[in-house]
Amino acid sequence: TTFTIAVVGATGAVGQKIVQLLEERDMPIGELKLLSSKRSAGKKVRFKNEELTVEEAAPESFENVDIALFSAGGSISKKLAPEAVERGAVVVDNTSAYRLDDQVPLVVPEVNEDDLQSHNGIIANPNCSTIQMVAILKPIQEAFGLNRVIVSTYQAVSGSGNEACDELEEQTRQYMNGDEMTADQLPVKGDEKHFPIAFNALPQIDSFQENGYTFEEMKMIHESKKILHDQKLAIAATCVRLPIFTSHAESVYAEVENNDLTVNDIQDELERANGVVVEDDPTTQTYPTPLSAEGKEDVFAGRIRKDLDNDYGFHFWIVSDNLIKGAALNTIQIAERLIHNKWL
Ligand code: 11C
Repeated sequence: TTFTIAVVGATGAVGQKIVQLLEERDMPIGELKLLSSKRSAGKKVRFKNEELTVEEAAPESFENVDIALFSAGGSISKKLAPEAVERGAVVVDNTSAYRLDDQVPLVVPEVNEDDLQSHNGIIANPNCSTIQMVAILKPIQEAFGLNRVIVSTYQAVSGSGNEACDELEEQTRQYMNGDEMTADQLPVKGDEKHFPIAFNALPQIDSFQENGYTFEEMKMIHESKKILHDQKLAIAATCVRLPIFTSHAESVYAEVENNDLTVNDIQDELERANGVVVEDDPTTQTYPTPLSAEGKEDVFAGRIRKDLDNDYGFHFWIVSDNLIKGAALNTIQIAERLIHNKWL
């Protein structure tokens, strides 16, 4: 059997990556439909020696579609994902529209694949910074228990889309030429103030919430609890944007339930985990960086240390390509697991 796959948001940063990965992987695709907003409709995209024309997404676009991969922003998902489901498609949604909906599984296949079984037509793909963190927290939770997490992120500009990347490039040029940097994308396109990201660090990703945390920080908190099936997990996040094009890095502090563990115990557990690669050896300056992780599929972990004061605490530095495992790859893996398990 082959499947008709639709990609909604095919010309965006994540959509382009989805098309590229679909070409590289051996998913049994009968037909690929590329959909977008009106603005990008008509663009041509190459897929396996064919030139496909991107069409404007409409409810009727989903007739005969088996799996629809949505990555065109929350409002498009809210409007069109139910239309796709009504027409018989299973939707894997890469926006925050449905992530916290009780009827919608929120899945990282290496972490909670079984949650897929209970889907009602829509499955949510977590936020990129959540995905890489739960990939390392899950094996630790399972082996040693997990009580508390504190994370600070170092996030790439591509998480905010292609236009933000263009702006980083332009600002870098302006700065090097001694010109004033112009900014209208970051930290948040719709917010009143904009700041340059080049040669800077912005402690705001997405809009502020009433509790003083940003939406990105609250996403990491709520999504991690849901994926790890632990609403009582103590967890706080600080999300920061850096002038990096690709790969999010995170400094994670985690407290386990055992006070007699060594760094080796933690490393061994992570080495056994699917989708995680340990790159950790201070004697050879071995640790992952955004550049070393770019283009790769795994979550890389290094700098694993035991806390100096709390015997239950460990520190980690983790890095993953935010457009691959953080977005496009995880979305495709969800579709692959649905097909493999016959859970469509
Ligand atoms: C960023 N994490 O880096 C965001 C991008 O909820 O899927 C992904 C937003 C989301 O700006």
